[in-house]
Amino acid sequence: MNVGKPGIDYRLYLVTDRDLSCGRPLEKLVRQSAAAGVTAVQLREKNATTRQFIEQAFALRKASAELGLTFIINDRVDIALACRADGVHLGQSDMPCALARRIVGQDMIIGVSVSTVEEAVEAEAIGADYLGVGPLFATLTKPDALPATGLSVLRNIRRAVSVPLVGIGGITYKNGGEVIRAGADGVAVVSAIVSSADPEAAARALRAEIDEALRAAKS
Ligand code: TZP
Ligand code: MG
Repeated sequence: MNVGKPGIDYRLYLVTDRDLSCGRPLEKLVRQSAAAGVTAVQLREKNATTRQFIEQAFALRKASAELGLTFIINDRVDIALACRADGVHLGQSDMPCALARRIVGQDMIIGVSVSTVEEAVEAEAIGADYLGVGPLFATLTKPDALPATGLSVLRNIRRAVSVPLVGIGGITYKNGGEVIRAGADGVAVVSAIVSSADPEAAARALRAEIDEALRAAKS
């Protein structure tokens, strides 16, 4: 049974977007969010040059290590390897997980985006360490996102696989608890933190909702 890698804390997973960050440096956003309870960060660069991506990756790799955050690179297996990230996150149109595994070896985390039970079962079977499930709710952040799946897909995926699940898409402090109650191990957010006037307060509010839902689930 594939249960992912032990000891990775996916509770509040920040996905960066420099275009939505109101000109604020990503490293500052990451430091503020970490102080407020973010546990993992994914560097997602859709419009950067490779050189810009690499520079940001090395800077955030260093900051994440200092802050004790799990550090994941979106899309680019080569950049994840180059900066010694903890992991790489792959979508359904990116390098297939099985091929990425051959390149990165067994120790690096591989996360895969899924939006159906079939995709989830397949990704787990070929060695994904965690799954990003979504978009759960409507989002303006990813223009090519599929229609929102709602929480029922997350519930069904929870029953079908054993690896950790991270919900994504349209999540805020208002619905983060519901995502955990539907079976997610964590929530991934972009705009709820990076576009907030007060990223630290936004992360803190989200983390409080997540922790409350996790506590209730355990009791
Ligand atoms: N993958 C599925 S939805 C999404 C990604 C990267 C964007 C989520 O952004 P937001 O702002 O948290 O809705
Ligand atoms: Mg991708």
